[in-house]
Amino acid sequence: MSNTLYDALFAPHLGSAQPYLVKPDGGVLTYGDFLKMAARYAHAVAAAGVGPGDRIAVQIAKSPEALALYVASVQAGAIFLPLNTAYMPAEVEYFVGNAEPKLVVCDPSGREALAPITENAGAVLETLAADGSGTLSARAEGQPEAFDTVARGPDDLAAFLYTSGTTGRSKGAMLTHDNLLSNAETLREVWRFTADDRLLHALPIFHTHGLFVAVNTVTAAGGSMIWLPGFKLDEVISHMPDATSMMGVPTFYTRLLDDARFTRELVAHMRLFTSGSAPLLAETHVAFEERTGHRILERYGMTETNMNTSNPYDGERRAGTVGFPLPGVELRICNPETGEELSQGDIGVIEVRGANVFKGYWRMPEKTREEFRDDGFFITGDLGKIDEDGYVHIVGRAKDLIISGGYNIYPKEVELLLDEQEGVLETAVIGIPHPDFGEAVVAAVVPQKDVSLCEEDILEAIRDKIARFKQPKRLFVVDELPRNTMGKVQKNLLRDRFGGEFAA
Ligand code: MCA
Ligand code: AMP
Repeated sequence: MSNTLYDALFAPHLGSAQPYLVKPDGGVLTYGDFLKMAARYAHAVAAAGVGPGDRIAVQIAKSPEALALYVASVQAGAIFLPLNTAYMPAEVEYFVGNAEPKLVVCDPSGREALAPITENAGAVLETLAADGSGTLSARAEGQPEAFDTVARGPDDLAAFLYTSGTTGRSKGAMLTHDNLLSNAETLREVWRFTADDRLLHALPIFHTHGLFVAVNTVTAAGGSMIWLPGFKLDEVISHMPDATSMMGVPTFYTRLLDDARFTRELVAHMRLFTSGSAPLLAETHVAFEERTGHRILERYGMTETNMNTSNPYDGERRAGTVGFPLPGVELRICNPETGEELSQGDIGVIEVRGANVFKGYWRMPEKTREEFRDDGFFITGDLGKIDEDGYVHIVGRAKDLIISGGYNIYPKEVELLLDEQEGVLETAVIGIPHPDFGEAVVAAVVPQKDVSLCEEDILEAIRDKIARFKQPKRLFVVDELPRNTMGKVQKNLLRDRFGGEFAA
Protein backbone atom coordinates (compact mmCIF):
# COMPACT_ATOMS: atom_id res chain seq x y z
CA MET A 1 0.00 0.00 0.00
CA SER A 2 1.31 3.46 -0.65
CA ASN A 3 2.60 5.68 2.10
CA THR A 4 4.00 8.94 0.77
CA LEU A 5 6.85 9.49 3.19
CA TYR A 6 7.84 5.90 3.88
CA ASP A 7 7.79 4.87 0.23
CA ALA A 8 9.96 7.76 -0.89
CA LEU A 9 12.44 8.00 1.97
CA PHE A 10 12.75 4.61 3.58
CA ALA A 11 11.38 1.79 1.39
CA PRO A 12 14.08 2.27 -1.29
CA HIS A 13 16.68 1.26 1.32
CA LEU A 14 15.02 -1.97 2.52
CA GLY A 15 17.61 -4.72 2.58
CA SER A 16 20.44 -2.30 1.78
CA ALA A 17 23.86 -3.05 3.25
CA GLN A 18 24.84 0.62 3.02
CA PRO A 19 25.69 2.31 6.33
CA TYR A 20 22.97 4.48 7.84
CA LEU A 21 23.90 5.28 11.43
CA VAL A 22 27.43 5.33 12.79
CA LYS A 23 27.31 5.11 16.56
CA PRO A 24 29.70 7.03 18.82
CA ASP A 25 31.70 3.81 19.39
CA GLY A 26 32.14 3.40 15.63
CA GLY A 27 29.59 0.58 15.29
CA VAL A 28 27.60 0.81 12.06
CA LEU A 29 23.91 0.16 11.57
CA THR A 30 23.09 -0.48 7.92
CA TYR A 31 19.94 0.81 6.26
CA GLY A 32 18.68 -2.76 6.02
CA ASP A 33 19.18 -3.50 9.71
CA PHE A 34 17.81 -0.15 10.77
CA LEU A 35 14.63 -0.65 8.74
CA LYS A 36 14.16 -4.11 10.22
CA MET A 37 14.35 -2.53 13.65
CA ALA A 38 11.83 0.14 12.59
CA ALA A 39 9.49 -2.61 11.37
CA ARG A 40 9.72 -4.37 14.74
CA TYR A 41 8.82 -1.09 16.45
CA ALA A 42 5.94 -0.61 14.00
CA HIS A 43 4.57 -3.98 15.15
CA ALA A 44 5.07 -2.92 18.77
CA VAL A 45 3.18 0.34 18.37
CA ALA A 46 0.40 -1.36 16.42
CA ALA A 47 0.15 -3.94 19.23
CA ALA A 48 -0.23 -1.05 21.67
CA GLY A 49 -3.37 -0.09 19.77
CA VAL A 50 -1.98 2.66 17.54
CA GLY A 51 -3.79 2.92 14.23
CA PRO A 52 -3.75 5.32 11.29
CA GLY A 53 -4.04 8.94 12.43
CA ASP A 54 -3.35 8.14 16.09
CA ARG A 55 -0.72 10.18 17.87
CA ILE A 56 2.46 8.77 19.42
CA ALA A 57 4.01 11.23 21.88
CA VAL A 58 7.64 10.59 22.72
CA GLN A 59 9.96 12.16 25.27
CA ILE A 60 13.05 10.03 24.95
CA ALA A 61 16.81 10.33 24.59
CA LYS A 62 18.33 10.34 21.13
CA SER A 63 19.38 6.84 20.09
CA PRO A 64 19.08 4.62 17.00
CA GLU A 65 15.97 3.09 18.60
CA ALA A 66 14.43 6.55 19.07
CA LEU A 67 14.89 7.21 15.37
CA ALA A 68 13.46 3.80 14.53
CA LEU A 69 10.37 4.77 16.50
CA TYR A 70 9.91 7.81 14.25
CA VAL A 71 10.14 5.63 11.17
CA ALA A 72 7.83 3.08 12.78
CA SER A 73 5.30 5.82 13.39
CA VAL A 74 5.40 6.82 9.72
CA GLN A 75 5.14 3.20 8.61
CA ALA A 76 2.23 2.52 10.96
CA GLY A 77 0.38 5.56 9.60
CA ALA A 78 0.54 7.35 12.95
CA ILE A 79 1.33 10.97 13.80
CA PHE A 80 4.67 11.43 15.52
CA LEU A 81 4.84 13.95 18.34
CA PRO A 82 8.36 14.38 19.68
CA LEU A 83 8.84 16.36 22.90
CA ASN A 84 11.89 18.16 24.24
CA THR A 85 13.55 15.96 26.85
CA ALA A 86 13.94 19.05 29.05
CA TYR A 87 10.18 19.49 29.48
CA MET A 88 8.90 18.96 32.99
CA PRO A 89 5.89 16.70 33.69
CA ALA A 90 3.55 19.70 34.00
CA GLU A 91 4.49 20.73 30.45
CA VAL A 92 4.09 17.20 29.12
CA GLU A 93 0.67 17.04 30.76
CA TYR A 94 -0.52 19.87 28.52
CA PHE A 95 0.76 18.20 25.34
CA VAL A 96 -0.78 14.87 26.27
CA GLY A 97 -4.08 16.53 27.15
CA ASN A 98 -4.10 18.51 23.94
CA ALA A 99 -2.90 15.91 21.44
CA GLU A 100 -4.64 12.93 23.05
CA PRO A 101 -2.02 10.40 21.98
CA LYS A 102 -2.82 6.70 21.98
CA LEU A 103 0.72 5.92 23.04
CA VAL A 104 3.25 7.88 25.11
CA VAL A 105 6.86 6.73 25.21
CA CYS A 106 9.18 8.16 27.86
CA ASP A 107 12.52 7.45 29.45
CA PRO A 108 12.25 4.85 32.23
CA SER A 109 13.25 7.58 34.70
CA GLY A 110 10.17 9.61 33.75
CA ARG A 111 7.67 6.81 34.04
CA GLU A 112 6.55 7.44 37.60
CA ALA A 113 5.84 11.12 37.01
CA LEU A 114 4.04 10.55 33.71
CA ALA A 115 1.96 7.52 34.69
CA PRO A 116 -0.88 9.50 36.32
CA ILE A 117 -0.92 11.89 33.36
CA THR A 118 -1.18 9.18 30.72
CA GLU A 119 -3.66 7.21 32.78
CA ASN A 120 -5.85 10.26 33.01
CA ALA A 121 -5.63 10.72 29.26
CA GLY A 122 -6.32 7.06 28.55
CA ALA A 123 -2.98 6.61 26.79
CA VAL A 124 -0.72 3.58 26.91
CA LEU A 125 2.65 4.41 28.53
CA GLU A 126 5.81 2.61 27.43
CA THR A 127 9.48 3.32 28.03
CA LEU A 128 12.58 3.54 25.89
CA ALA A 129 15.97 4.40 27.39
CA ALA A 130 19.04 5.92 25.77
CA ASP A 131 20.63 2.47 25.59
CA GLY A 132 17.62 1.08 23.72
CA SER A 133 16.19 -0.85 26.66
CA GLY A 134 12.68 -0.38 28.02
CA THR A 135 9.18 -1.76 27.86
CA LEU A 136 8.65 -0.67 24.26
CA SER A 137 11.83 -2.36 23.06
CA ALA A 138 10.77 -5.46 24.96
CA ARG A 139 7.51 -5.38 23.00
CA ALA A 140 9.45 -4.90 19.76
CA GLU A 141 11.84 -7.74 20.48
CA GLY A 142 11.10 -10.84 18.44
CA GLN A 143 8.52 -9.08 16.25
CA PRO A 144 8.69 -9.72 12.49
CA GLU A 145 11.30 -7.73 10.57
CA ALA A 146 8.82 -6.63 7.96
CA PHE A 147 5.65 -4.61 8.48
CA ASP A 148 2.74 -4.05 6.13
CA THR A 149 3.08 -0.33 5.64
CA VAL A 150 -0.15 1.51 6.37
CA ALA A 151 -1.47 3.55 3.44
CA ARG A 152 -1.09 7.31 3.83
CA GLY A 153 -1.43 9.99 1.22
CA PRO A 154 0.42 13.27 0.72
CA ASP A 155 -2.09 15.26 2.77
CA ASP A 156 -2.25 12.88 5.69
CA LEU A 157 -0.51 14.01 8.85
CA ALA A 158 2.89 12.58 9.70
CA ALA A 159 3.86 14.73 12.69
CA PHE A 160 2.71 17.27 15.24
CA LEU A 161 5.39 19.56 16.53
CA TYR A 162 4.39 21.90 19.30
CA THR A 163 5.50 25.48 19.08
CA SER A 164 4.92 27.93 21.88
CA GLY A 165 2.45 30.70 21.44
CA THR A 166 2.49 34.37 22.31
CA THR A 167 -0.33 33.70 24.76
CA GLY A 168 1.86 31.21 26.59
CA ARG A 169 0.01 28.14 25.31
CA SER A 170 1.69 25.80 22.83
CA LYS A 171 0.13 24.99 19.49
CA GLY A 172 0.48 21.71 17.65
CA ALA A 173 1.70 22.38 14.12
CA MET A 174 0.21 19.70 11.86
CA LEU A 175 2.75 18.53 9.27
CA THR A 176 1.75 16.30 6.39
CA HIS A 177 3.66 13.61 4.56
CA ASP A 178 4.03 15.95 1.62
CA ASN A 179 5.21 18.89 3.77
CA LEU A 180 8.09 16.75 5.00
CA LEU A 181 8.87 14.92 1.79
CA SER A 182 8.83 17.93 -0.51
CA ASN A 183 11.19 19.81 1.79
CA ALA A 184 13.59 16.86 2.14
CA GLU A 185 13.80 16.44 -1.61
CA THR A 186 14.37 20.13 -2.16
CA LEU A 187 17.12 20.30 0.46
CA ARG A 188 18.84 17.18 -0.87
CA GLU A 189 18.99 18.83 -4.23
CA VAL A 190 20.00 22.35 -3.28
CA TRP A 191 22.56 21.22 -0.70
CA ARG A 192 23.80 18.42 -3.03
CA PHE A 193 23.47 15.55 -0.59
CA THR A 194 24.43 12.17 -2.06
CA ALA A 195 24.94 8.60 -0.88
CA ASP A 196 28.58 9.52 -0.22
CA ASP A 197 27.62 12.00 2.46
CA ARG A 198 28.15 11.33 6.13
CA LEU A 199 26.47 13.96 8.29
CA LEU A 200 27.80 14.71 11.75
CA HIS A 201 24.48 14.64 13.60
CA ALA A 202 24.71 16.26 17.03
CA LEU A 203 21.31 18.01 17.06
CA PRO A 204 18.39 16.86 19.17
CA ILE A 205 15.72 14.94 17.23
CA PHE A 206 12.65 16.46 18.84
CA HIS A 207 12.71 19.47 16.52
CA THR A 208 12.39 20.09 12.80
CA HIS A 209 16.10 20.86 12.46
CA GLY A 210 17.50 17.58 13.78
CA LEU A 211 14.64 15.31 12.73
CA PHE A 212 13.39 16.54 9.39
CA VAL A 213 16.06 18.82 7.95
CA ALA A 214 18.89 16.50 8.91
CA VAL A 215 17.45 12.98 8.95
CA ASN A 216 14.98 13.23 6.08
CA THR A 217 17.42 15.03 3.79
CA VAL A 218 20.27 12.60 4.36
CA THR A 219 17.92 9.63 4.04
CA ALA A 220 16.49 10.98 0.79
CA ALA A 221 20.05 10.93 -0.54
CA GLY A 222 20.93 7.50 0.84
CA GLY A 223 23.73 8.99 2.94
CA SER A 224 24.76 8.13 6.50
CA MET A 225 24.92 9.94 9.81
CA ILE A 226 27.33 9.92 12.72
CA TRP A 227 24.67 9.62 15.38
CA LEU A 228 25.80 11.49 18.48
CA PRO A 229 23.49 11.72 21.51
CA GLY A 230 23.99 15.49 21.68
CA PHE A 231 26.49 18.26 21.12
CA LYS A 232 29.56 17.56 23.21
CA LEU A 233 32.57 19.44 21.95
CA ASP A 234 35.13 16.64 22.42
CA GLU A 235 32.95 14.12 20.66
CA VAL A 236 32.13 16.43 17.78
CA ILE A 237 35.79 17.26 17.24
CA SER A 238 36.88 13.65 17.42
CA HIS A 239 34.27 12.52 14.86
CA MET A 240 34.77 15.43 12.47
CA PRO A 241 37.42 13.61 10.39
CA ASP A 242 34.86 10.92 9.46
CA ALA A 243 32.16 13.36 8.39
CA THR A 244 31.49 15.18 5.14
CA SER A 245 28.95 17.65 6.46
CA MET A 246 27.40 19.08 9.60
CA MET A 247 24.18 20.92 10.43
CA GLY A 248 24.13 23.11 13.50
CA VAL A 249 22.67 25.97 15.44
CA PRO A 250 24.95 29.02 15.85
CA THR A 251 25.97 27.89 19.36
CA PHE A 252 27.63 24.82 17.78
CA TYR A 253 29.81 27.08 15.65
CA THR A 254 30.75 29.57 18.37
CA ARG A 255 31.71 26.69 20.65
CA LEU A 256 33.83 25.09 17.93
CA LEU A 257 35.55 28.39 17.23
CA ASP A 258 36.37 28.73 20.92
CA ASP A 259 38.34 25.50 20.78
CA ALA A 260 41.94 25.51 19.56
CA ARG A 261 41.58 21.95 18.24
CA PHE A 262 39.10 23.20 15.66
CA THR A 263 41.55 23.92 12.88
CA ARG A 264 41.61 24.31 9.12
CA GLU A 265 43.27 20.88 8.83
CA LEU A 266 40.58 19.21 10.90
CA VAL A 267 37.84 20.28 8.48
CA ALA A 268 39.75 20.56 5.19
CA HIS A 269 37.89 17.53 3.83
CA MET A 270 34.41 18.77 4.84
CA ARG A 271 31.90 19.53 2.10
CA LEU A 272 29.28 21.58 3.92
CA PHE A 273 28.41 23.30 7.19
CA THR A 274 24.88 24.66 7.53
CA SER A 275 23.41 26.84 10.24
CA GLY A 276 19.90 27.75 11.28
CA SER A 277 17.24 27.93 14.00
CA ALA A 278 18.66 31.23 15.23
CA PRO A 279 20.56 34.13 13.68
CA LEU A 280 24.19 33.43 12.90
CA LEU A 281 26.13 36.58 13.68
CA ALA A 282 27.97 37.93 10.66
CA GLU A 283 31.11 37.99 12.82
CA THR A 284 30.78 34.24 13.48
CA HIS A 285 30.41 33.66 9.75
CA VAL A 286 33.56 35.67 9.06
CA ALA A 287 35.56 34.14 11.91
CA PHE A 288 34.58 30.67 10.71
CA GLU A 289 35.79 31.37 7.21
CA GLU A 290 39.03 32.85 8.49
CA ARG A 291 39.69 29.81 10.64
CA THR A 292 38.57 27.06 8.29
CA GLY A 293 38.27 28.41 4.77
CA HIS A 294 34.62 27.26 4.76
CA ARG A 295 31.65 29.58 4.47
CA ILE A 296 28.78 28.43 6.63
CA LEU A 297 25.61 28.08 4.59
CA GLU A 298 22.83 29.78 6.54
CA ARG A 299 19.20 28.91 5.96
CA TYR A 300 15.90 29.92 7.51
CA GLY A 301 12.92 27.87 8.57
CA MET A 302 10.22 27.34 11.12
CA THR A 303 8.44 24.41 12.67
CA GLU A 304 5.30 25.41 10.77
CA THR A 305 7.00 25.73 7.41
CA ASN A 306 10.06 23.51 7.41
CA MET A 307 12.79 25.32 5.46
CA ASN A 308 11.92 28.48 3.53
CA THR A 309 15.17 29.97 2.32
CA SER A 310 18.77 29.03 1.90
CA ASN A 311 22.00 30.64 0.89
CA PRO A 312 23.26 29.18 -2.37
CA TYR A 313 25.47 26.12 -2.53
CA ASP A 314 27.51 27.49 -5.40
CA GLY A 315 26.95 31.22 -5.37
CA GLU A 316 27.89 33.71 -2.68
CA ARG A 317 26.89 32.70 0.85
CA ARG A 318 26.23 36.13 2.22
CA ALA A 319 26.88 36.67 5.93
CA GLY A 320 23.95 38.06 7.89
CA THR A 321 21.41 36.83 5.33
CA VAL A 322 19.38 33.66 4.99
CA GLY A 323 19.70 33.51 1.21
CA PHE A 324 16.96 32.99 -1.34
CA PRO A 325 13.53 31.35 -1.21
CA LEU A 326 13.90 27.63 -1.88
CA PRO A 327 12.51 26.22 -5.13
CA GLY A 328 8.75 25.86 -4.71
CA VAL A 329 8.59 28.40 -1.85
CA GLU A 330 7.04 31.80 -2.48
CA LEU A 331 8.18 34.49 -0.08
CA ARG A 332 7.04 38.09 0.25
CA ILE A 333 7.51 40.97 2.65
CA CYS A 334 4.31 42.61 3.82
CA ASN A 335 3.00 45.34 6.01
CA PRO A 336 2.20 43.47 9.25
CA GLU A 337 -1.04 45.39 9.79
CA THR A 338 -2.55 45.57 6.33
CA GLY A 339 -0.92 42.56 4.68
CA GLU A 340 -0.06 44.75 1.71
CA GLU A 341 3.10 43.62 -0.10
CA LEU A 342 5.96 46.06 0.34
CA SER A 343 8.54 47.25 -2.16
CA GLN A 344 11.93 45.63 -2.47
CA GLY A 345 14.20 46.78 0.35
CA ASP A 346 11.40 47.67 2.76
CA ILE A 347 11.18 45.96 6.13
CA GLY A 348 8.02 44.03 6.93
CA VAL A 349 6.74 40.68 8.03
CA ILE A 350 7.92 37.64 6.10
CA GLU A 351 5.11 35.57 4.58
CA VAL A 352 5.54 32.23 2.81
CA ARG A 353 3.50 29.81 0.72
CA GLY A 354 4.38 26.42 -0.71
CA ALA A 355 4.21 22.66 -0.31
CA ASN A 356 6.42 23.06 2.76
CA VAL A 357 3.80 24.99 4.75
CA PHE A 358 1.86 23.12 7.44
CA LYS A 359 -1.87 22.40 7.52
CA GLY A 360 -2.67 24.48 10.59
CA TYR A 361 -2.67 24.20 14.36
CA TRP A 362 -4.29 21.14 15.90
CA ARG A 363 -7.78 22.00 17.13
CA MET A 364 -7.11 25.73 16.88
CA PRO A 365 -9.00 26.85 13.77
CA GLU A 366 -9.14 30.45 14.99
CA LYS A 367 -5.42 30.66 15.59
CA THR A 368 -4.78 29.01 12.24
CA ARG A 369 -7.00 31.53 10.44
CA GLU A 370 -5.23 34.44 12.15
CA GLU A 371 -1.84 33.33 10.90
CA PHE A 372 -2.76 32.77 7.27
CA ARG A 373 -3.73 35.37 4.67
CA ASP A 374 -6.74 34.62 2.48
CA ASP A 375 -4.48 33.73 -0.43
CA GLY A 376 -2.77 30.97 1.57
CA PHE A 377 0.39 32.80 2.66
CA PHE A 378 1.52 31.99 6.20
CA ILE A 379 2.51 34.96 8.34
CA THR A 380 5.80 33.94 9.96
CA GLY A 381 6.06 36.70 12.55
CA ASP A 382 9.66 37.29 11.47
CA LEU A 383 10.58 40.74 10.23
CA GLY A 384 12.75 40.93 7.18
CA LYS A 385 13.65 42.54 3.92
CA ILE A 386 14.92 41.46 0.53
CA ASP A 387 18.06 43.20 -0.70
CA GLU A 388 18.77 44.29 -4.25
CA ASP A 389 20.33 40.93 -5.06
CA GLY A 390 17.36 38.97 -3.77
CA TYR A 391 18.92 37.80 -0.49
CA VAL A 392 16.47 37.65 2.41
CA HIS A 393 17.58 39.34 5.62
CA ILE A 394 15.89 38.68 8.96
CA VAL A 395 16.03 41.89 10.92
CA GLY A 396 13.84 41.11 13.91
CA ARG A 397 10.67 39.50 15.12
CA ALA A 398 7.13 40.81 15.28
CA LYS A 399 6.44 38.05 17.80
CA ASP A 400 7.66 38.30 21.39
CA LEU A 401 10.02 35.36 21.20
CA ILE A 402 13.45 34.57 22.60
CA ILE A 403 15.73 32.09 20.84
CA SER A 404 18.36 30.70 23.16
CA GLY A 405 20.84 28.16 21.82
CA GLY A 406 18.30 27.34 19.10
CA TYR A 407 15.43 26.72 21.52
CA ASN A 408 12.40 29.00 21.44
CA ILE A 409 11.09 30.56 24.60
CA TYR A 410 7.90 32.59 24.65
CA PRO A 411 8.26 35.20 27.41
CA LYS A 412 4.55 35.05 28.18
CA GLU A 413 4.79 31.46 29.39
CA VAL A 414 7.62 32.35 31.78
CA GLU A 415 5.92 35.55 32.91
CA LEU A 416 2.71 33.68 33.77
CA LEU A 417 4.68 31.30 35.94
CA LEU A 418 6.71 34.03 37.66
CA ASP A 419 3.56 36.06 38.30
CA GLU A 420 2.17 33.12 40.30
CA GLN A 421 5.09 33.14 42.72
CA GLU A 422 4.61 34.44 46.21
CA GLY A 423 5.26 38.13 46.67
CA VAL A 424 5.44 38.83 42.93
CA LEU A 425 3.32 41.66 41.58
CA GLU A 426 4.29 41.55 37.93
CA THR A 427 7.13 40.52 35.66
CA ALA A 428 8.63 41.06 32.25
CA VAL A 429 10.79 38.42 30.58
CA ILE A 430 13.26 39.48 27.91
CA GLY A 431 16.09 38.07 25.84
CA ILE A 432 19.51 39.68 26.08
CA PRO A 433 22.76 38.96 24.23
CA HIS A 434 24.63 35.92 25.51
CA PRO A 435 28.04 34.78 24.24
CA ASP A 436 27.16 31.07 24.18
CA PHE A 437 23.40 30.88 23.61
CA GLY A 438 23.05 33.98 21.39
CA GLU A 439 20.22 35.20 23.56
CA ALA A 440 19.60 34.44 27.22
CA VAL A 441 16.35 34.63 29.16
CA VAL A 442 16.29 37.15 32.01
CA ALA A 443 13.40 38.56 34.02
CA ALA A 444 12.54 41.84 35.65
CA VAL A 445 10.33 41.27 38.67
CA VAL A 446 8.30 43.80 40.63
CA PRO A 447 7.52 42.76 44.21
CA GLN A 448 4.16 43.29 45.84
CA LYS A 449 3.96 46.24 48.19
CA ASP A 450 6.25 45.91 51.23
CA VAL A 451 7.60 42.55 50.09
CA SER A 452 11.29 42.02 49.67
CA LEU A 453 12.09 39.46 46.99
CA CYS A 454 15.22 37.41 46.59
CA GLU A 455 16.42 36.25 43.16
CA GLU A 456 17.53 32.81 44.34
CA ASP A 457 14.25 32.03 46.11
CA ILE A 458 12.15 32.73 43.06
CA LEU A 459 14.42 30.78 40.76
CA GLU A 460 14.34 27.89 43.20
CA ALA A 461 10.55 28.01 43.36
CA ILE A 462 10.19 27.52 39.60
CA ARG A 463 13.00 25.00 39.24
CA ASP A 464 10.76 21.99 38.61
CA LYS A 465 7.93 23.82 36.94
CA ILE A 466 9.24 24.48 33.42
CA ALA A 467 12.13 23.26 31.31
CA ARG A 468 15.48 24.57 32.56
CA PHE A 469 16.33 26.25 29.26
CA LYS A 470 13.25 28.49 29.63
CA GLN A 471 14.19 29.60 33.14
CA PRO A 472 15.74 33.03 33.56
CA LYS A 473 19.53 32.96 33.82
CA ARG A 474 19.20 36.13 35.92
CA LEU A 475 16.30 37.75 37.69
CA PHE A 476 16.35 41.45 38.49
CA VAL A 477 14.10 42.87 41.17
CA VAL A 478 12.86 46.31 40.07
CA ASP A 479 10.51 48.90 41.57
CA GLU A 480 8.34 49.10 38.50
CA LEU A 481 8.21 48.12 34.84
CA PRO A 482 8.68 50.87 32.26
CA ARG A 483 5.43 51.45 30.38
CA ASN A 484 4.39 53.63 27.47
CA THR A 485 1.36 55.89 27.55
CA MET A 486 -0.84 52.97 26.46
CA GLY A 487 0.33 51.02 29.52
CA LYS A 488 2.33 48.52 27.44
CA VAL A 489 5.57 47.32 29.01
CA GLN A 490 8.54 48.75 27.13
CA LYS A 491 10.75 45.71 26.90
CA ASN A 492 13.26 47.60 24.78
CA LEU A 493 14.03 49.83 27.79
CA LEU A 494 14.57 46.75 29.95
CA ARG A 495 16.87 45.32 27.29
CA ASP A 496 18.82 48.61 27.30
CA ARG A 497 19.10 48.46 31.06
CA PHE A 498 20.04 44.81 31.55
CA GLY A 499 21.39 43.90 28.11
CA GLY A 500 25.05 44.07 29.15
CA GLU A 501 24.70 41.44 31.86
CA PHE A 502 26.52 38.71 29.94
CA ALA A 503 28.78 40.94 27.88
CA ALA A 504 32.16 39.31 27.38
C1 MCA B 1 20.89 23.86 27.60
N1 MCA B 1 20.73 24.86 28.49
C2 MCA B 1 20.27 25.93 27.87
C3 MCA B 1 20.14 25.56 26.53
N2 MCA B 1 20.54 24.27 26.38
N3 MCA B 1 19.94 27.16 28.32
C4 MCA B 1 19.48 28.03 27.41
N4 MCA B 1 19.34 27.75 26.11
C5 MCA B 1 19.65 26.52 25.64
N5 MCA B 1 19.50 26.22 24.36
C6 MCA B 1 21.05 24.85 29.91
C7 MCA B 1 20.59 23.63 30.65
O1 MCA B 1 19.29 23.81 31.14
C8 MCA B 1 21.62 23.54 31.76
O2 MCA B 1 21.31 24.50 32.72
C9 MCA B 1 22.88 23.99 31.09
O3 MCA B 1 22.45 24.84 30.00
C10 MCA B 1 23.70 22.83 30.52
O4 MCA B 1 22.84 21.91 29.89
P1 MCA B 1 23.35 20.92 28.78
O5 MCA B 1 22.24 20.02 28.39
O6 MCA B 1 24.66 20.34 29.18
O7 MCA B 1 23.59 21.91 27.59
P2 MCA B 1 24.28 21.63 26.26
O8 MCA B 1 24.34 20.17 25.97
O9 MCA B 1 25.55 22.37 26.22
O10 MCA B 1 23.19 22.22 25.24
C11 MCA B 1 23.36 23.39 24.55
C12 MCA B 1 23.03 23.13 23.09
C13 MCA B 1 21.57 22.62 23.04
C14 MCA B 1 23.95 22.08 22.51
C15 MCA B 1 23.17 24.42 22.33
O11 MCA B 1 20.70 23.59 23.61
C16 MCA B 1 21.12 22.27 21.66
O12 MCA B 1 21.38 21.17 21.16
N6 MCA B 1 20.42 23.18 20.96
C17 MCA B 1 19.91 22.92 19.64
C18 MCA B 1 18.48 23.27 19.59
C19 MCA B 1 17.82 22.90 18.28
O13 MCA B 1 18.08 21.87 17.68
N7 MCA B 1 16.95 23.76 17.84
C20 MCA B 1 16.19 23.57 16.63
C21 MCA B 1 14.80 24.07 16.87
P3 MCA B 1 21.52 24.23 34.27
O14 MCA B 1 22.95 23.80 34.43
O15 MCA B 1 21.22 25.56 34.89
O16 MCA B 1 20.55 23.17 34.63
S1 MCA B 1 14.29 25.27 15.76
C22 MCA B 1 13.85 24.47 14.37
O17 MCA B 1 13.86 23.26 14.27
C23 MCA B 1 13.56 25.40 13.21
C24 MCA B 1 12.57 24.79 12.30
C25 MCA B 1 14.84 25.71 12.45
O18 MCA B 1 14.88 26.71 11.73
O19 MCA B 1 15.78 24.94 12.57
P1 AMP C 1 10.73 27.31 15.65
O1 AMP C 1 9.43 27.89 16.03
O2 AMP C 1 11.43 26.58 16.73
O3 AMP C 1 10.59 26.49 14.45
O4 AMP C 1 11.67 28.52 15.32
C1 AMP C 1 11.51 29.24 14.15
C2 AMP C 1 12.09 30.60 14.29
O5 AMP C 1 13.51 30.51 14.38
C3 AMP C 1 11.83 31.44 13.08
O6 AMP C 1 10.54 32.01 13.07
C4 AMP C 1 12.94 32.47 13.19
O7 AMP C 1 12.56 33.49 14.10
C5 AMP C 1 14.07 31.66 13.80
N1 AMP C 1 15.08 31.26 12.80
C6 AMP C 1 15.24 30.08 12.18
N2 AMP C 1 16.32 30.11 11.36
C7 AMP C 1 16.84 31.36 11.47
C8 AMP C 1 17.95 32.04 10.91
N3 AMP C 1 18.78 31.44 10.07
N4 AMP C 1 18.17 33.32 11.26
C9 AMP C 1 17.34 33.95 12.13
N5 AMP C 1 16.29 33.36 12.71
C10 AMP C 1 16.05 32.08 12.40
